[in-house]
Amino acid sequence: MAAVLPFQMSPRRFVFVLFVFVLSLHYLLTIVFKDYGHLPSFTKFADRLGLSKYYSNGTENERYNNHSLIPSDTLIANANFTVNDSDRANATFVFLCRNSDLPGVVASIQQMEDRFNRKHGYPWVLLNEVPFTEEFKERVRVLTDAPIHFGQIPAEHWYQPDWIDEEQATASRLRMMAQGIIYAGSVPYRNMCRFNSGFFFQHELLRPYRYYWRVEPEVKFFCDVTYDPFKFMEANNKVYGFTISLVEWEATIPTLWDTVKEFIVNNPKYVSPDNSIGYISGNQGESYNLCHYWSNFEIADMDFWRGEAYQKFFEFLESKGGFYYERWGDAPVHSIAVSLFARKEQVHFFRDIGYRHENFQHCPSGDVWARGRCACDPKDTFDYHPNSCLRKYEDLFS
Ligand SMILES: Nc1nc2c(ncn2[C@@H]2O[C@H](COP(=O)(O)OP(=O)(O)OP(=O)(O)O)[C@@H](O)[C@H]2O)c(=O)[nH]1
Ligand SMILES: [Mg+2]
Repeated sequence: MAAVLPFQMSPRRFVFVLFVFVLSLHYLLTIVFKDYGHLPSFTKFADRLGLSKYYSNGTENERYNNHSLIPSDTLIANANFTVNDSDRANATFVFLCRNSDLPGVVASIQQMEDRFNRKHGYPWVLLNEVPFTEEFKERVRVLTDAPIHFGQIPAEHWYQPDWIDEEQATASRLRMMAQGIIYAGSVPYRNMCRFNSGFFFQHELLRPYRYYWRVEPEVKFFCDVTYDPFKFMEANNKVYGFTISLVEWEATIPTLWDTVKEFIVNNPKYVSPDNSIGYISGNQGESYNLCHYWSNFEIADMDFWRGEAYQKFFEFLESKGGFYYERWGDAPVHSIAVSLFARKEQVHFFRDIGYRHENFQHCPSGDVWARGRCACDPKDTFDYHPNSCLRKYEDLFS
């Protein structure tokens, strides 16, 4: 007996009507729900049917491979991601890490994806001074549909330069160890601080991008990020964004401020007329108050680091050898530069992003906390802790 079809259609007509119905439903859902069009499973299904060209501008992989600035040997994962380029700023996540950081890397990326990037598809750039292992790449790739680039850092951007006097550097490390300073004896830690201060934005995988969001292992993103911070930076001409601000351990930077002053005396033209000197000094630059933005979280504009003022500034700091003779951190270096060379309105406190890097956290409060479904106690926030410098930042605008 022939099967009874709905509306007594012929099988061929039924298949045709079903196909038209599914296609129309898909179009309708794409228009009504923005996220629907980002679902990878449907993307793959449509790709298989050859329908992708009707609803997307090509896959992410095609667009990135067409990007003349992306090196051809870059590993690009997850070719099926489909968010229009026009939906995003020219931005990426930056994650410097070691193979041994894997569990913490996975935890941080998972949270960032769940709380923000699942809806946006910003790429990830992971950097390491040695190649990432296959296991590392495999474990990270499954966490996102966005493109992921795994890059190796050129040796000259990472290792202690030959012209550093090793005897002097060793003596200084031993002195700092005797003072009980954290990472006092570590050369890799110094490599990391110097790389983050002067080189990461020059890496070939980062050259195509303007804005970045720095992520570290084992950090926490407590809240849904309900808007696009990169777009916010772009629309408001911001240069640097932070969530936590605190005082530095002076013994790590004994001569940094004198070096900064020497640079400024010789290069006054780089200082912005509307700078935020009040954030880093209580006496118009005579001395440094040790305040800095905590750089394990940064949303910032790499064109600022690539610009003439910062380039000359970093060159001068580098020439003094303080990354190795002392233990200059990228946080005070970045913060001092931003405070001097940018306009104060270009520095932004991301009050609405809940974030923790041991041992401190910023937890939003009020409506933002509720709307962001924040998994932190709004009373537990570093904002006005005695070692926080947030008040000094806020005073810039009062
Ligand atoms: N590839 C590589 N990455 C490193 C190295 N040292 C540190 N990093 C990364 O650089 C970032 C900062 O290093 P951390 O060790 O977290 O430094 P920190 O935040 O000052 O100190 P913690 O309180 O220990 O987190 C992290 O993303 C690390 O994974 C290294 O030798 N090689
Ligand atoms: Mg850290």
